[in-house]
Amino acid sequence: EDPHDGAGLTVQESKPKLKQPPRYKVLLLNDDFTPMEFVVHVLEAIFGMSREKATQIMLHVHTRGVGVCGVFTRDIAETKVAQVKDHAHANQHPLMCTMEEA
Ligand code: TYC
Repeated sequence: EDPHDGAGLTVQESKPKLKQPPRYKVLLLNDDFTPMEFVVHVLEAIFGMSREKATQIMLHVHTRGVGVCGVFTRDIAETKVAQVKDHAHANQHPLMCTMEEA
């Protein structure tokens, strides 16, 4: 479709843009110091996981180094990352959490 008219002016196309908001993976990182039980507690409290699911994700991160806690819009992902860091640091654990576009 020609975006220019005869006078060389750009014509605004009227195609509706119904883009979904970008989604972000919240990633949990392994370390050698945070107790396994604390990580399970964080996954239950902040991500609403069952004990079984939280234990599965914790063990995945423990063995593989990193794991996905969930996929969220940017604001929710940022809030989850901040909650994990605040809770970890308030308890003197080095547990780290980050996010990346899915
Ligand atoms: N590696 C830790 C330990 O052996 C447990 C752990 C699991 C820490 C997952 C962080 O994201 C993590 N105590």
